[in-house]
Amino acid sequence: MQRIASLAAIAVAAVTAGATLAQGTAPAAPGARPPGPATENTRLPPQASPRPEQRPETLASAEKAVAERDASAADFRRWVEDFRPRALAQGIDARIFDRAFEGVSYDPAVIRRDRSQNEFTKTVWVYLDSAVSDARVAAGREAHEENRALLDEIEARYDVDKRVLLAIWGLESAYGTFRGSERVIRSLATLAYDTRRADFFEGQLLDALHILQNGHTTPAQMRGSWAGAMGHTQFMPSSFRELAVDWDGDGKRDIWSDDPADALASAANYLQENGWQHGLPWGVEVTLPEDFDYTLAAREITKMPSDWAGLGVTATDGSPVPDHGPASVLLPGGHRGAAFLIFDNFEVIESYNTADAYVIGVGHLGDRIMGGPPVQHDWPREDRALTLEERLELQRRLREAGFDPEKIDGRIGPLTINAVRDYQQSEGMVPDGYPSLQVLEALRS
Ligand SMILES: [Ca+2]
Repeated sequence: MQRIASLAAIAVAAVTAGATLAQGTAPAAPGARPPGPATENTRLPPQASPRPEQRPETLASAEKAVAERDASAADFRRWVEDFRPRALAQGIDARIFDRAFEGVSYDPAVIRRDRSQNEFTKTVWVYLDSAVSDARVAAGREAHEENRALLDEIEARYDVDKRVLLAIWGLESAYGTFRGSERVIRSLATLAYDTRRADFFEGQLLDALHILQNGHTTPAQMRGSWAGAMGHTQFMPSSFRELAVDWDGDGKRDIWSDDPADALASAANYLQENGWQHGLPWGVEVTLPEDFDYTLAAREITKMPSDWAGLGVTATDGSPVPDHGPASVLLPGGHRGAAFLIFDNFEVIESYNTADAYVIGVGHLGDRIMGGPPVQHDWPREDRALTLEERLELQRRLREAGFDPEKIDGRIGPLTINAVRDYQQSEGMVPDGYPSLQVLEALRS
């Protein structure tokens, strides 16, 4: 497969951060993860990826924890010995277990990445600069040409649009050019040994052992991200066991090999099972009227596009958006950024990863690969994303001001957005729910 040179660079960072699980989201997804980084200089080959570039050095306490853990490699070996009978009781053959764990040691880098993943977030526009860079769009068109017959057959079989398959493939592994090089058993065992989400990762580890026992791949070939996401479309082991398919009929569901057929069909099966509606969009960029009531831009408020058009919400060319189904208005960069009407398929992509930026990245990349235009409206590029410390402070100050976001965890979820919105309304600010630096500064004053 001929690739443009810069694609390897896209890919390098693509898997490094891996399929981190957004805390508090359903863990059965192929791998939910926070949005990633980008460089803004479009003249350079994109170094950026759809995955977060981590900055572990910013978390001194995490480093200390890692050092402590690192010192206790013997503990890890004891953990493996304790885990072995649990795995055997779950039906894992002793020889399979021993082969899988041959040479497996604790991996402090995995814990470092896990600890720091929440530290650094990107604004949606910085993320999209990378996720939907010209290079990734061009490579997607090339991947489409090279795999057209396969993609058409998979689309017909599963009723899932090939553009979304291409886009997931492009974001998860840069169209298969970087599928992850970590030994999955090692990564998952390290995460299961670590105590933060031990049960979840022990379950994933057991699923990975079952996959080996069923002969789909070998321990040496079972590679993935540091968090255990595997192959072209970065499936977690539980998703694999549930939804991966053997497209080419060789008896193995092989999502790790160079041939992407099983992986792409597996992603199609995954989306179909999660309710993908063929031929319908994930979202459409819209223009809002000057007097738009921003309290309507909430996920739980849905209207048919024709009803939105009655309120002045139109496609960017001024025409009404066709009635593709109930839609809500999404403002991923606040009222000064682009606005979208999002449909049921948006939620289906969320089953892969719940981060808004990821879902928009997948949807928009698929549209661009098929010839669609770039995002038309500007973003507030002078703004930066809040740091973890600032997000925690924002939540604390919202609570103190009487707008309780319920959890002080640094995660911007619906409760925080609603608290921001209520605060903005009380202060006479535009109530877009966007946690900007301006909101934080207003809370400080
Ligand atoms: Ca196969």
